[in-house]
Amino acid sequence: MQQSKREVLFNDAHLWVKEAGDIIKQSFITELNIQYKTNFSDLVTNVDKQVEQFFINKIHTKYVGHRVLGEEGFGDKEITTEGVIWIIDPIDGTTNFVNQQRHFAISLAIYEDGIGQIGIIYDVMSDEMYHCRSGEGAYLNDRPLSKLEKKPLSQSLIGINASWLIKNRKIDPSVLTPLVNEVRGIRSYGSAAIEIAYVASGRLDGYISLRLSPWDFAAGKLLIDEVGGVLTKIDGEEIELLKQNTIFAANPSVHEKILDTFILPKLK
Ligand code: 2AM
Ligand code: CA
Repeated sequence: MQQSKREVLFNDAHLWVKEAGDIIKQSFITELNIQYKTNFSDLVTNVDKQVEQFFINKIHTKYVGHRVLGEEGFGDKEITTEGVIWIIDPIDGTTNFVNQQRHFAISLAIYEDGIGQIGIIYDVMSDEMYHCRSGEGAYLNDRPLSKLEKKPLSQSLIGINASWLIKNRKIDPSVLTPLVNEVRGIRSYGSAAIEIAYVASGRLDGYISLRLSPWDFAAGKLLIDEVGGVLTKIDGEEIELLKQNTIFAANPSVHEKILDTFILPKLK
């Protein structure tokens, strides 16, 4: 993508994410309408839907031909990696949004022909904007993020989504039990986008979560790439951008160690 075209796209994306953050903050004064999606812990609110529609209107008005893949399904159908696609989660961590009014994020990524161009994760209540233009480094607000350096497991904090404890087809949940003894601590924040951004900024050294969707990891993947981190499927294979993936994002030395010691020997 041309540098000048990408710059315009970035400025718009950055501005619209900020505006969407204001819409979410303003929503606190009105009553939320909460609905269940697949189960009682899978929530969506009128605000998730309103914010997704806000992005889609902005994008389709200014960028005819760009397509949008959004969690709430108001975007384009039949998405392929061809052309420019915006992958958006209007609120990542909806349960935190509903129960805590904090610890949720807007996640926005722009890919062209399957190649990442722009990644933004905005922790709205902390006013922390993680962003990158691929190949130009990653930033937290105006501060450049450092490249991730080697770290022993004994000094590492690992984020694990609690859904990991549920038995699944490929990996027994007990696989990670020994890891708990080897690391400094385990955390669970409830927003995949924030947790991946935390890996990119060194606040976490790894993050593991079952079956995430493109809007949960598309922006995070670009941030992680910029700081020399690794984001793969749980078995170390490349993620598939438009599919659900079990995600393992980490500092490179931590990724290698956990994969080789705890995961690969136990894969069914
Ligand atoms: P969401 O809030 O946008 O749905 C919760 O630990 C994290 O997992 C959140 O980032 C949440 O994103 C994500 N997640 C993905 N699929 C989910 C599901 N089916 N139910 C609840 N959370 C889900
Ligand atoms: Ca969401």
